[in-house]
Amino acid sequence: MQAESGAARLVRNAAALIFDVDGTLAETEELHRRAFNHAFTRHGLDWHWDRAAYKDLLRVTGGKERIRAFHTRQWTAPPLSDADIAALHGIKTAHYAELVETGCCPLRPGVADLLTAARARGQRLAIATTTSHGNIDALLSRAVGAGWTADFDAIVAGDDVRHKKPAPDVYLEVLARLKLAPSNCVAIEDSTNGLIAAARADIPVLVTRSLFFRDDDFSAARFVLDDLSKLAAEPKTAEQPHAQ
Ligand code: XBP
Ligand code: MG
Repeated sequence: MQAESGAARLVRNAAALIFDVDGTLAETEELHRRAFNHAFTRHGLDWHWDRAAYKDLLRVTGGKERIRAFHTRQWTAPPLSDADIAALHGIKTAHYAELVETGCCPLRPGVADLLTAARARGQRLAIATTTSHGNIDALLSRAVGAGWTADFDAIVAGDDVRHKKPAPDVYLEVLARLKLAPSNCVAIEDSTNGLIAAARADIPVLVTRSLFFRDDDFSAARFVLDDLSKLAAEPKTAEQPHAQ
């Protein structure tokens, strides 16, 4: 219980909350995995990533990079150019959007309430993710609503920066856009790569354990919770809304 009250205080006192997407806002990685397998079949490749293989491949951030990492490990795979991988990834991304649009991937417990409570407190919201803008929009248009972007002051995706997580680039870009010091923010993450990326930007990190990273080492995080549902409850004594 102590960890939750400390985490709730850290979140309530931040000027901005910076959210990771996959695994943090929603449990999307199972849909990504299915979309990758769909793309492999469509491309005539006899590849199939089961959950165990995907869990290992998730150490590589970025879908295109993940495909290349897997290809490099195959002794008998056909040559795949960067253009081939980009085409594969395009098929995957289109299928991922179809899956998300069915509504089968809601926000994780506590996320919607936390977003609402943060806005009510006058806190700023941002996104720092490895995935693409298209994937963020597909997920949040369905899970939050068509006007979801209005809630976020900064949205930085993997292709907006030179280096993906665990490099700090997406977090540094969010800080620059918000014009805030890292100590005034909290990063909310689910993976070791995400934790490292935010920590390298000197941002305090709250981890919410997700399906594929449940047993990762998060000792560098300020707090680790199973999910965010305990954070949304307002304290008994109302706190001052954040000055802009
Ligand atoms: C998680 C990732 C992404 C997704 C797949 O991003 O590493 O690569 O697994 O999406 P996050 P793409 O930082 O939100 O946890 O295929 O678009 O890369
Ligand atoms: Mg994540």
